Amino acid sequence: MQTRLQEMKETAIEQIRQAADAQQLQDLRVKYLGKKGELTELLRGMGSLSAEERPVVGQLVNEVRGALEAAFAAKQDELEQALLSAKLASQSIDVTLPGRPIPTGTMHPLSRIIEELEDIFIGLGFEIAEGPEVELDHFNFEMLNLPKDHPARDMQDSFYITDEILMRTHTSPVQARTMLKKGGKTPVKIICPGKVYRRDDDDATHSHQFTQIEGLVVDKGIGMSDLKGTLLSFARQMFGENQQIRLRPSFFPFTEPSAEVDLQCFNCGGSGCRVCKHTGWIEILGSGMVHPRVLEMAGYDPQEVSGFAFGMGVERIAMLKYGVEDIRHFYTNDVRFLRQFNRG
Ligand code: 2NM
Repeated sequence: MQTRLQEMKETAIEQIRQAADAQQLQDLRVKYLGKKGELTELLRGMGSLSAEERPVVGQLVNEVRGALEAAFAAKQDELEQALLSAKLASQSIDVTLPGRPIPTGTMHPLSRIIEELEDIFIGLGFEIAEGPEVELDHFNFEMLNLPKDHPARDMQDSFYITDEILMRTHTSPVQARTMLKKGGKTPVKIICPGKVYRRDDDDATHSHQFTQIEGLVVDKGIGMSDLKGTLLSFARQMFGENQQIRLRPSFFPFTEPSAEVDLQCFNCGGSGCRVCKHTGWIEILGSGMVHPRVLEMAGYDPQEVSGFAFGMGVERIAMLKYGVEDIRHFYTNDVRFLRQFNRG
């Protein structure tokens, strides 16, 4: 019996050592220590032993049970450790790996130009004024010295909603509204950025909806020199410190005199190239001294105060500055176009 116990102990311990997982270990526990296990069977056989043998064998059984339990515990520990190590290895994080870049959007080139323009004019003491895109004919035309029979008011050229309501064709009505609100007080020094609408056929340089920024200064003693100085400062901040501008006579119903402002070609420096169509100059905006009738209608006495105004197309400025060839790129939002304005 002692021999059988000894052999069982050795076999059992060997099997416990070889157990591959928790299930196998549990099966072995049942096999040896369970109610119908081998050790229990052996204990039952003790009845046939002599009185001298019984305590000796009893002690040996206890010893074997102790040894098996220790082996089970050790193996259990080992299996748990292995499981934990495997889990840690499979879930380990290499903190030295470079991060995955998160794709981010970028500011739309038009929004960027609008912000740049606003910053420049705010720096020159202007305030930003805004107004409705759906406008009364009265503010869009009448207040700007464009009476009912004026050719620029052709129904074919504007998006009319009713006889009296239309999509604004320029941001000048915001300036008319701002002057009226001021009730004759000076100074007025504002820029008006915003969307405007004209019934054009879209092509590479025309869009039925585009963005304008118009400026207006009204005060005592404002002259052409103020207009020129302001626009030269703007041109240099926008296109480069050494830029030159020139004023060319023009006509607008709301200004008198009126002038087209040209920028010396930044591509060829004025000698003539494809960009400036071999003229050396590039038209960037329209301007003029506010027409006395416009001042009058807006509540100012043209004998007391004067003003200058200007207007430019934001898309045109952006196209010049970034070399964009088709205005429609600004509206179709092809990411291959937009990504080119991604700084950094
Ligand atoms: C331009 C050109 C010249 C202009 C005039 C006014 C107002 F409200 F004072 F009459 N606002 N904008 C103006 C003048 C706009 O755009 C090419």
